[in-house]
Amino acid sequence: MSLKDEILEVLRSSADFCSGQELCERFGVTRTAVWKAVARLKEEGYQIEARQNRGYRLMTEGDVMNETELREALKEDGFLRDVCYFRQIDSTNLEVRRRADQGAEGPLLIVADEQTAGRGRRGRSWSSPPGTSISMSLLLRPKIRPENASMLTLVCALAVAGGIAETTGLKTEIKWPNDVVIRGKKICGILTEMITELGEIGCVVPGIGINVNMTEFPEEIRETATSLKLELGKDVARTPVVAAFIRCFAMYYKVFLETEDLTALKPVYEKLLVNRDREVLVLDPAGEWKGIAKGITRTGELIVRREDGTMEEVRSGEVSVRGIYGYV
Ligand code: BTX
Repeated sequence: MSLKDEILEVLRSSADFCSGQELCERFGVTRTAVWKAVARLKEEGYQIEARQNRGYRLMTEGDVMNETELREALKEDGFLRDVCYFRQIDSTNLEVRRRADQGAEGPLLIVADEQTAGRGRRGRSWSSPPGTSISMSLLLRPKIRPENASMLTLVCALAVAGGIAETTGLKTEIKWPNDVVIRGKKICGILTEMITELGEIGCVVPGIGINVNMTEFPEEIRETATSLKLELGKDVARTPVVAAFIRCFAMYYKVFLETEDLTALKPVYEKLLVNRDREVLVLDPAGEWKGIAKGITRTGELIVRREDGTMEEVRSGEVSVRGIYGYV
């Protein structure tokens, strides 16, 4: 354990101040070393009060996200084989793919405070600024048919909705197939990638971006994005959101694997489906058309009733849908 983590443990277990001298003696280090370790803890988000002649005291834990906190929050869970945290990374999906290439088995969770090349679908980018967002990706090696892997996007959306409700009480909805929204604004995006080997699944990589404590967004997404903080009116600690997401995901994933489709999850998904019974514009490369979204099939296609009354099943890989009067 590093000095920083050892000091954190001492501060956690003592109700009152711990003197700098005591910490120096206990760990056999200089005052400067203690001071530096405390400064690093503060940088990570811990709120530590320092008083002359009294020492250091851990106040509320604030919004701390690091490997120690994540491991602690996820240890009871039993679902993940490992979790890794990065302060900054190009993309957590790319990191998972690198780990998969090196033979990592999974389930593995990669979490980052900031992404410098966060990716959306079809070459779009995803904004994940430091200190305020959650960027995470899972490495899964399910024994399922490759054509069923895209349904994991819908499973993740359900788990994000569940994790957010559990930690903040906020009610979210899902814009088919992969956005979680609040009041019609995007709070989370999901990108699921798959690597196949000789026609079989090598691994599936669901990547999830959640807007947590942002109070403003880049110009291009100002109208369509929101954050948990903006909706709740106060800061939200990120680690518990990650842990609650993983708990919900493990539960839904198990249900999904039983049938390799959404038979059992369809009713829950449809309850959260923001598009349900609303007019949607189907952005089909072969020509746009309008209809009313009715629900999803058990394999995750959106069921849309055309204006002439015929029913269509829209596949997510091929088309997007948009609300007639805006983003949802
Ligand atoms: P998408 O293609 O459905 O959405 C991308 C679009 O969403 C962008 O073009 C932009 O308009 C908008 N957008 C970008 N950033 C945000 C944001 N923070 N909040 C709201 N709207 C935004 C969605 O793709 C899939 C996103 C997955 C992101 C995760 S983060 C962890 C993992 N690593 C990685 O590189 N991607 C995934």
